[in-house]
Amino acid sequence: MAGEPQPDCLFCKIVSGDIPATIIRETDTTVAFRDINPQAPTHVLVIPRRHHPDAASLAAAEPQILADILRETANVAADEKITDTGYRVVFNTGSGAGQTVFHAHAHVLGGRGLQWPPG
Ligand code: DGP
Repeated sequence: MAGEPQPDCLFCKIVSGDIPATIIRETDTTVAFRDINPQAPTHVLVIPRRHHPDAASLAAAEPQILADILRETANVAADEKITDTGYRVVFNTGSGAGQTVFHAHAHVLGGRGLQWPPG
């Protein structure tokens, strides 16, 4: 059922604590942790506790939680002191866009110059 933990989902296991992660912020609805393969000095993932496969399905099913994620990306940026220099929030959606983990997540990237357009 939409929103319920999925037994084979890596990020559901991080939410439950079955797989360790460097968690830097938590709310009732979200968890923020450092990416295992950082692409910038700050690279944090903000995820919903509830399982939805991508940002689009989360937006359709539980838009308030997507708003919670966006608020948390700003809180991560403030904690990491990357607000003044600028940062990027990315939701890779679909394998063609580089999504590899099918539990919705926002990447927060900063701490270096970021090129546009992205690759
Ligand atoms: P994406 O490619 O947009 O689906 O991003 C998935 C990200 O998840 C990718 O940047 C690497 C990260 N990742 C994958 N496995 C783990 C893990 O076990 N722990 C942590 N902290 N990050 C992971």
